[in-house]
Amino acid sequence: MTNLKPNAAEIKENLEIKLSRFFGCTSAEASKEQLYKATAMTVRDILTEKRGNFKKKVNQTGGKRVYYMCMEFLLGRSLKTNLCNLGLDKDYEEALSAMGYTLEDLYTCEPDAGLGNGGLGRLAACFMDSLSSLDYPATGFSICYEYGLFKQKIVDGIQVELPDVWLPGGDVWLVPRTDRVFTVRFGGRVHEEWKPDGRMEVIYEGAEELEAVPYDMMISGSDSEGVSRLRLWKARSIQNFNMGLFSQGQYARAMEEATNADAISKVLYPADNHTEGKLLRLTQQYFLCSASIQSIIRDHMSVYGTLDNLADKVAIHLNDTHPTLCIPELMRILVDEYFYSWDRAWEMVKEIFSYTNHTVLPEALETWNEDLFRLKLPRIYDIIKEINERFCREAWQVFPGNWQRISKMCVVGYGQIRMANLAVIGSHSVNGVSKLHSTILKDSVFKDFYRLYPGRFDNVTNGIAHRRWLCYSNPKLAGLLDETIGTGYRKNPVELAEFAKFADDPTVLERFRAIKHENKENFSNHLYRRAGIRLDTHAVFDVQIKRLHEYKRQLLNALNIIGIYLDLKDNPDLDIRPQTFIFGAKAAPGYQMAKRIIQLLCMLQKEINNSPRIREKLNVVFLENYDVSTAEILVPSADISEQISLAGKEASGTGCMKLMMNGAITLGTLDGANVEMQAAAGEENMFIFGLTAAEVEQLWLRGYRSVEFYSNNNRLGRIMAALNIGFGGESFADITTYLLGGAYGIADPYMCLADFESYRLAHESCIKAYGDRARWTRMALLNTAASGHFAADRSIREYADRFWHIKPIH
Ligand code: 26Q
Repeated sequence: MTNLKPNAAEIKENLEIKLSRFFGCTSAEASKEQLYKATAMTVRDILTEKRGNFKKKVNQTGGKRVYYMCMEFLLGRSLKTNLCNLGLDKDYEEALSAMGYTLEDLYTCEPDAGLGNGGLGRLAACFMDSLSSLDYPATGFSICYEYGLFKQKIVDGIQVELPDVWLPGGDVWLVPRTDRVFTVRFGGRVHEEWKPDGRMEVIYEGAEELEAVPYDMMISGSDSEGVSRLRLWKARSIQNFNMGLFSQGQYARAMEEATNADAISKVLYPADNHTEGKLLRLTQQYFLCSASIQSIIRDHMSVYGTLDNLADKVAIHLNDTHPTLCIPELMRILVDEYFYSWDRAWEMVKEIFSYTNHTVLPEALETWNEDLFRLKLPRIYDIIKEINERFCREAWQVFPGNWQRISKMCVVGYGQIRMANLAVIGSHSVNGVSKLHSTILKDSVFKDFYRLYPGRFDNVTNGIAHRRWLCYSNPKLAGLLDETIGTGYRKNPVELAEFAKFADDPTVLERFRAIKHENKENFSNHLYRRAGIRLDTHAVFDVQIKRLHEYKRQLLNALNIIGIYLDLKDNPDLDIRPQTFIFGAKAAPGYQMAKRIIQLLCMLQKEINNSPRIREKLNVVFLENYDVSTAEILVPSADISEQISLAGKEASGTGCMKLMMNGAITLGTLDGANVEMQAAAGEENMFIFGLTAAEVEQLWLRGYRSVEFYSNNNRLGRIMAALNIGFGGESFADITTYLLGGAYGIADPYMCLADFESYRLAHESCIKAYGDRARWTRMALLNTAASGHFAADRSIREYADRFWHIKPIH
């Protein structure tokens, strides 16, 4: 039995035991890294014990469980969250200080678990935190990638990708469960054989078999009994080794099978909002789905001994279409292995699955080549064909004769397998991640499906783990909140609204302002240590942190910066407020335009840095390797939050919520969650500009001619000329061509120039407002107060009540 609430003396003793057992040393001899590992191991023991207790309770009460399927979990570091959530941070601090260390020292030893690209993966991680904090019985499933999202190096302004080796140091949280291994099958041929007892048997010939080995990570809730489990699968070949070949001296061939398996859990695909129809990605997806569904079935059978009540006890959530093969995989197991009739199995499947869509960009909608699919997954292919045929018959009843419409909705068509259609057809609920996005899904992407299944479509606006992103990463602001509104908001984030009562209290405002300044100092010190860059903390911190994508329009921000730069070049004495533009962004390795935009930002940074007089007023900083841990330091220090995507393109955004909660003011378009943030905080507390989603649609239909916006605008003319000449010795004439349209006049589909003037003006008013410190601080405080709605606790309750039908286990 592990003590769940050890005191400092007991913690010290536990640490000495771990150090001696695993490193053969005492705390006096241990390195910081060894002490970090020993600390993490003791916390892992507590988590495992707590999880055991929780699981027992779930089994006794027979509560329904949710399984969250996702190809990505962007966890970041775990030690701090776990200690804080377990309420053990003070005792550990005391124990460690006796050894000459602080917790902060140890936190930085932990590598980020970067098993995700961006928003979707971080959302999954935030949801795990809320699930356990609210005592819902939950398991997340994903892949234990050996390398997470690449590490970004900037060399002469160009992004270079390096492998992200996270496991040495990150592995302390993983508990291998070699007793829970499953087999996953690929390729070969299948045929059906009818047995004398009337059952059908599926015979596989020549299939490749791999093993899926689970590594479990425990995620504790805060002030709760719940502990969620994140089960990450590693692939390994069954015959690690072909002894026959080896004996004949063919060593290399003997190893071949092992390498194939290794590739599956080797590396995360680094594309965000973009699909690549690569065979390895399909293999990864099915590997995740098959292993997880088998694991769910095994768990269920061990408690209930039958699958008849599966739909009453199990909810499975598909986080985007990436794990959609869970649907045919569950059909396969129910029909082929447990001999349920097709109809019965299909009813169960629809009750069990729910699906969230995270994007409307057409290039991100997943499709697979039918031939490739059939070769790799022959049985799953047959099942999908059957689902498709039955669906077409059903749709025919509703839209008789309307083949055009049905062919758009079906799963298999034009040689492609369409994952989004499969996810909609096989789930009882489909949701978008902000009100605007969910409306767009009903009106356009899934318009026909919405006519067929109107009750299936819903919205759950995203939310963030407010304990991580406010309480733990901004302890000073959390302290002020504790003093003013009490600590209730930690458990119940809507109580943040109480903070609005202090919007006119000069003492609270002054403390709020001082905290922001201290956080800016803190970030600036961090940047100095990391990159040798010193920032003026009295300058406005204007922050755009997110993946680099054309639709997110980092380029629009850059154009405005160039404008300011040209003004200052003309007149270095210009009286403007010092502004520091901070960017953090990774580009998908094959995404050339995104990489060019990074280069533009870096070259601007370089050129401005070389002009001492301009540098005092205008600064550009491109952060190398922006990740979760960097965000935790930067977000509390931001003054302005740039959320400037073309309206209708950003499904929700979650960075916007983190920044809002920490008192940054949004400068944004009416896109994604910005719309709801504005409704919550009040129009007067945000800076909104640009075309609305409806206006974008109209302009698109009419034909976007960027030249119209350019020829009427002198400033833009100068900016384009400057781009042509270039910065830091590099011309960006290709970007001018992109913005204005090349030989065929096809210009930037994200319409930067259409929104430029309104962006520039909004930015100007924003900077002006910053000059009025009392007004600004009041606005910032009201943003924090209005941010409670954007906590993941609220999102998770909505999912639990509306889609999963699960209850907390207290
Ligand atoms: C698909 C197939 C093959 C390879 C890669 C992919 C792939 C991987 C990641 C496709 C998309 C993603 C990630 C998408 C994503 O992060 N979307 C974001 O989700 C957030 C959470 O809901 C939203 O807030 C953002 O608006 C949305 O862009």
